[in-house]
Amino acid sequence: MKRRDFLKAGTAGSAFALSGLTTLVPRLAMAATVNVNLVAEGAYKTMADGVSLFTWQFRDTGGTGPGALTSGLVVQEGDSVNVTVTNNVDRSIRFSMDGVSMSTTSSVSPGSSRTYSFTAPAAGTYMYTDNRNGEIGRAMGLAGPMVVMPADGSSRLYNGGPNFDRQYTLVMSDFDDRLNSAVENGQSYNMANYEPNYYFANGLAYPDTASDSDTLITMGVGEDVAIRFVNAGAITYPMHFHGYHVNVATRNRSPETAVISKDTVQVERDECVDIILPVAQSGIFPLHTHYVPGVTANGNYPNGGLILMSAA
Ligand SMILES: [Cu+2]
Repeated sequence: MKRRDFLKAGTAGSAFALSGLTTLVPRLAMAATVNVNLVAEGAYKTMADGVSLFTWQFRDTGGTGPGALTSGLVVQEGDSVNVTVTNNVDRSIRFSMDGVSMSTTSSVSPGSSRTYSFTAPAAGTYMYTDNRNGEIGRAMGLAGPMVVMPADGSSRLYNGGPNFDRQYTLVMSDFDDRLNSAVENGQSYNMANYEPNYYFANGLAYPDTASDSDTLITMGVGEDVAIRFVNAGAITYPMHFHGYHVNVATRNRSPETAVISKDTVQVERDECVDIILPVAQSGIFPLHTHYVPGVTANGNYPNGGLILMSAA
């Protein structure tokens, strides 16, 4: 198994999530070299209401991200990571990740490539994006998650942090179709006017979220399930749980000092929030953004950032 492939559902491989296997397989601590090729490119995507939008994406030529995302990374602390970005969009971009120092902070011009190297930092959840074009890169889709697992092979959200039985990564994002058409037509767009009308978890909108193993949160009663929320959109995501209370473990890799059991977890723009969900009962419950338009597709309900959790 390539290490980058196990960002897919579950912890110990793609067979994990639905098999009922609850024992994690510890991985040996040995720093590896991880080479990744990302192509930043335009792509037309069909929305739930049939509308085709011009979007941008980072496409990982050697793998895929969770759900319908075209990129995502899972590495281990200390790994040497080399990300080569080929830029096929119409303007310069700069690959960046909060909390990670890169070998270069230079941009990539259209039509060229650049390699960004770094040593995988402390265990936790990170987001990479373009930080050259204000919020436009992210709002057009140039973003992806990076999960760093502890070097000791344990299943903890951070060193000394809470253990988990299984984990999910949920990248929340949105599109404002006026921005998409402005970029498609070479026009400018004032992000102060940004108001999205399409919403996603891992690039999927409900009901597709309920049939993908990376967004159908499958759990066992008595387990502690980690959910890594990554806000790759341009609005706030107040993630609301039915049926369960959860504990925030970290916000942007900083451990939460006063943990209060919550049924709604605010995930701000650019923020990664890791939570632990103690599975206290069986059943099927929704998990959704509490921003009401966020569970629609251009006003059609139910759609958007609506996720189902299923516990047995
Ligand atoms: Cu609700």
